[in-house]
Amino acid sequence: MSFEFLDFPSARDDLLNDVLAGLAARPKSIPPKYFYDEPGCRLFDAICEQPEYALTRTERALMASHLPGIAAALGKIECIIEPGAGDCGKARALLEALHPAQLVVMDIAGSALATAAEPLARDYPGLAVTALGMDFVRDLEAASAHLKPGRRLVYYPGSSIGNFSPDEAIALLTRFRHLAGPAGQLLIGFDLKKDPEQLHRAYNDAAGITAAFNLNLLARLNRELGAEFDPARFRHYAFYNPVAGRIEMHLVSLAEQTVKVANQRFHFDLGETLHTENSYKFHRDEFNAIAGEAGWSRVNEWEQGGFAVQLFG
Ligand code: AVI
Repeated sequence: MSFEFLDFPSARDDLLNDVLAGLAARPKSIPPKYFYDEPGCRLFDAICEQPEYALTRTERALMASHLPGIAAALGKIECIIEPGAGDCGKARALLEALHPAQLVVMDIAGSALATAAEPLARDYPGLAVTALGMDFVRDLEAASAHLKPGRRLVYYPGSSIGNFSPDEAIALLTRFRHLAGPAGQLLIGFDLKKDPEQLHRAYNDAAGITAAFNLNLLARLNRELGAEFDPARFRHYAFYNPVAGRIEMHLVSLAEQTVKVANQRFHFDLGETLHTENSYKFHRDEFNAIAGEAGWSRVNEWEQGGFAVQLFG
């Protein structure tokens, strides 16, 4: 069995700096990567089980029904790289079909990643598994030191690319291009534009799990930075913005209030928003253009139930 886990320096200082900068900005905002502390990861898993949030189930079904065609289009791959791999569940399906020599998974939640990745090394003898506890948006290039020779596939499922602005997405996909190398490929899943009411329901589930996920960010800041947010004085507010083509998630202040974070005071007006996430939805060709800007050329695509997976080389 071959398994290695490397944890990159703690992102705690980034959290503090990003939160202070985000609270000083207008409108106030906090990057969505900070949703994923341990309770946040559990809440995100629960979101994926909600009847209104079909994205994860639909992608799983698409991958299951098209796997033979996807594997044939990919050809021989030596190394699969999955940034933001979470519980590594999505990589498993690809391992069955592609039999690579190496799997490199990265996630900001390092210890959860290590726990999820280690069994893969046991279950697939001959597979070298490398788990990198890192904020890949910050440290992606550090992964290249851990890649074995051979043809590489960057696998970025789950519509995570939708959590970046189009300019940020182009920048990130360009970095994926360099990491994959000249013969490398990119297999990427994203949510398609659809009925705004359906999108609205997906981010406003009846059980209130998405609301709890959004509000957990404030609880995290209280826990990790000694901030003094009262989550009861903020409301989860998510809606589809059809002009921008994105779901916007906000935490809206239910009162005029001042909140202390790391000895600094931040004033919120009644109704003022703290913008916590964008989740872009795409037309297939719109996404193809974004990937094209990053130096990728579309090789193939699959679509099912309002979700698309595209393969680029
Ligand atoms: C991880 N990401 C693709 C999810 C999304 O749909 O944008 C995160 C999420 N936010 C609220 N619900 C799910």
